[in-house]
Amino acid sequence: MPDATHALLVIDVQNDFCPGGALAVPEGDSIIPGINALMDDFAAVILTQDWHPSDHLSFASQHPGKAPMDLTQMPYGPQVLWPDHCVQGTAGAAFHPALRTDRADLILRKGFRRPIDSYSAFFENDKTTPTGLDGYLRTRGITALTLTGLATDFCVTYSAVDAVRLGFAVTVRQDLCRAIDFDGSLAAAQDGMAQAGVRLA
Ligand code: VGL
Ligand code: ZN
Repeated sequence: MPDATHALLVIDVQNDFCPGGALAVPEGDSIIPGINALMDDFAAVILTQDWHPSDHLSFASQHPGKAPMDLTQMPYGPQVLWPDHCVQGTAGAAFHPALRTDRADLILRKGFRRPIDSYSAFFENDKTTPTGLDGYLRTRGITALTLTGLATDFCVTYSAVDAVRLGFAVTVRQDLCRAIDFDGSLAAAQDGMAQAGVRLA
């Protein structure tokens, strides 16, 4: 009998983050069979979907003279500029066709506000605008989370650290995550998660 207080959170397993996509994470698709199998062990499964308007300000294309992977200053702090990705309604924003979506109780979209990026499934990058996921989980009585998905060093880490701060018991299945690993970002993310109290499995 799966534990009703423990949810599986699957972060951003979308075509644009898989090989051939606009912001491909190396081996991003290799984790999908393992995530699909893990769904059977959980009473609650939540998928997140990066979901940007075509003129989103996290896109380098919106900043003349900037290139993908450059840094910029946003009102809320430094922001990496990405290639255009996960544009609402495009094939790139769709879940990878191999991902089981039938088991999802909730599909949470994030990053839909043009001026604010949203790595975390809980708060946008200003660290104050909530996505509503905290309330959803609490009202269902969920207190523990296992995280999988893409990318380890951005959306998975930000979600995991916010979840710990919100009081959830958090495990990240690193074997079911893959990283962009740009400029030391994976090592920094692993340190940050360990310090925050995320269990790295
Ligand atoms: C992500 C960069 C930009 C992610 C999303 O899912 O990790 N990374 N948007
Ligand atoms: Zn994004």
